[in-house]
Amino acid sequence: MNSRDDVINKVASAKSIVFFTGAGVSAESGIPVFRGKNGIWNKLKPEELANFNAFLKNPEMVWEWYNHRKQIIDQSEPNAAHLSISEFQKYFQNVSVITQNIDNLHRRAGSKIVYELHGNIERNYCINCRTFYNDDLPFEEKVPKCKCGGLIRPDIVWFGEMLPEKEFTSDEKAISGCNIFFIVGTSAVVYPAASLIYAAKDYGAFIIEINIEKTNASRIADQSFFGKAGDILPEILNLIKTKINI
Ligand code: BV8
Ligand code: ZN
Repeated sequence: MNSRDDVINKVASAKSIVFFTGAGVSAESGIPVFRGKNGIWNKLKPEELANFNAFLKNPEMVWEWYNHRKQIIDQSEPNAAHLSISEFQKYFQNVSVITQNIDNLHRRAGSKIVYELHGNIERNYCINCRTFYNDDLPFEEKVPKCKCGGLIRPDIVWFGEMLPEKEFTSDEKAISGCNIFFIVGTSAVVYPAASLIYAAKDYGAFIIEINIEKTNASRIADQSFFGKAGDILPEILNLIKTKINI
């Protein structure tokens, strides 16, 4: 069991840090998580909404769901967890974020290297010709159509779909060289994203989990901090700044 001081010393002497984040890092920005007591999947079945066949069968319903989530995301701001992760860039050479989230809050918080494993709700493309429509796509109650007549879909990875090759391979590189791998606010149940935790372990990174409860990742973490990411990350950052007398 590492003392908190050991953990702070380890992080303070790191050259390369990766933050692997899930919906929990955005919970304090008011964006609902997927699983657990107030998860959105409790009310809706992912199979019914976040998959391509559901979209073909009922594009209106799927668009309605994403527009609803876009409105929530549009009213949200990065919280103290996103801002602390971004501030780490000031004190460490290599800081990368690998996120399963589609809300763009890490970038809005100022993080420069962000790999979005499951896409980004601000991007959309035509299923026919793959023309991208991003902020020029006003909230539509009906399904937006491309100039070619094809249906436009959110640029989000649905169940049964491959993760973006570029994102998935580039983050392998970030993981292979990292000394510290933070896991922040994820239940670690969705694959292949969750497999990156095991890859980090195999590469010898020190694994620090931050979550409000135990997860699948807890048993392989070298240290788990239980509590809200918006409280714990600023605290860790302050302890590190004192250590490196900022
Ligand atoms: C693939 C859509 C294969 C976008 C998402 C059976 C059938 C089909 C597929 C499968 C199957 N069995 C397994 C699979 C694979 C499947 C999968 O893993 N399913 C799981 C559910 C069992 N994966 C896939 O389908 C992937 N594709 O495998 O393709 C393939 C191979 C070859 C060729 C073709 C295809 C695609 C996975 C991506 C799916 N898309 N979302 C959207 O609408 O958002 S997944 C969804 O879950 C989100 O993207 C989310 O990011 C992701 C992970 O969830 P978390 O982020 O962890 O969120 P969660 O709510 O679960 O947890 C939140 C955590 O935060 C909790 O631990 C909580 O305690 C904590 N927390 C809360 N508040 C705080 C906090 N922590 C700190 N502070 C707080 N304040
Ligand atoms: Zn088109």
